[in-house]
Amino acid sequence: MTDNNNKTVISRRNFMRNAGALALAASPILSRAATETGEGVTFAGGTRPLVQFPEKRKLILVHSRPPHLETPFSVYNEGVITANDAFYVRYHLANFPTSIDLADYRLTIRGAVNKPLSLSLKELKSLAQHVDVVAVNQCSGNSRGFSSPRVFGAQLSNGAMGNARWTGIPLKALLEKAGVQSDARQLVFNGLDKPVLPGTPDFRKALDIEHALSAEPILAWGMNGEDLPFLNGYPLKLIVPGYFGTYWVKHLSDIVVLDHAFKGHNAFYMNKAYRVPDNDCMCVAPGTVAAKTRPISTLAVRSFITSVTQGGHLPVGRRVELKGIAFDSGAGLKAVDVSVDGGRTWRAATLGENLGRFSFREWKLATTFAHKGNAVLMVRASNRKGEVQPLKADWNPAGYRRHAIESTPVTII
Ligand SMILES: Nc1nc2c(c(=O)[nH]1)N[C@H]1C(S)=C(S)[C@@H](COP(=O)(O)O)O[C@H]1N2
Ligand SMILES: [Mo]
Repeated sequence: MTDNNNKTVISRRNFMRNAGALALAASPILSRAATETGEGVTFAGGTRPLVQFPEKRKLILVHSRPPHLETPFSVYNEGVITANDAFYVRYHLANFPTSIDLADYRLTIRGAVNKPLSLSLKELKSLAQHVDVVAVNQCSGNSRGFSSPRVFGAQLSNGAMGNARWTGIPLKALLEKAGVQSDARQLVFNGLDKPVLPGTPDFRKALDIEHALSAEPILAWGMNGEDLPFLNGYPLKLIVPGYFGTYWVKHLSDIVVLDHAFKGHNAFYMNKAYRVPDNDCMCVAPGTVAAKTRPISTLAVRSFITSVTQGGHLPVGRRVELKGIAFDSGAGLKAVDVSVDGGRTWRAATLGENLGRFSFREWKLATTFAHKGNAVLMVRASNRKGEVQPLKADWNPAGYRRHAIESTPVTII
């Protein structure tokens, strides 16, 4: 649990002064000084620099205004929980907050409710029993940079995902307090970031009332036992376990209950962006567009090798333990299979501790390479819903939801 004491409040006020550091990080001066990283060399996006933002270790720069930072892939080999200072950052709007004073901060809920509320963080914390969930936050465009043919949008490698223990209260508890009216259909979530120009739509996301009233979505202030890092949505973030990160609204400040489906100019991120082809594979023939789309929703089953990188060297004739992570939307992982011969034969990996159905899960497999030379390692996860990673990536125009089997070429020496 993370109670806000004065120390925290003061340090958050200072974030404004530290915003100088933020601006600096965004300036070309720092960009020039930025270290080159090998991360992503093998994909179309090319090399990207590492940059330093407040409360973060050096992360991979995608854009600086607003901050868009990827987690270096080696972090995922440190454990299944992604450290707060290594967690990726994504914003859409240039006018994002650089300082939030808890004395002024309120979460409001209004619209089709019996009792509109305006709550301080302290009041929100006292509304209900605190709950914890370990869940993966993955950007819809994670790994988009590997799409072939290439697609528009930030050329992301695999670092736009992370797994943390989130602490808060169920969204449902707030809805019960406010008394949702019987004609409620959708809830709209808005954070403190704003567009710079009036013509630019705001970043707002909607959930259906049934989903909002389920036990899963959480209003979270805690991340891995600490307050949320500022850039990950301090002081409050909507957690939607099993759903892509786009629904996890940061700096959450306003919830509106609608008696109709969310529409209009500010519904852009529901009705125009973050949509997938409306078919089973959520895919189309490369280069074409879908006749019909729907909002992106749940995570696809995915797995990665983390202990070995592309082009890595492994010893011949000695036991090597391969290690990685796997996850799905919460249906539950069934198996993680590993191939060390480019997909000809597969062996079941051993799964590590289960931190809950929405979490990364560690897998391990020991193997001994008999011959020197090139080898291709592959990992494939399946879940209890019968979903399995495809060998060949499905294509869609935005490069969303990539989840093909990963291949890692290595040399045995
Ligand atoms: N307020 C706000 N919340 C937001 C966004 C945003 O632009 N503004 N981007 C969303 C998207 S698309 C992603 S992938 C996640 C990223 O969460 P993170 O920055 O905490 O890693 O935040 C989501 N929440
Ligand atoms: Mo995203």
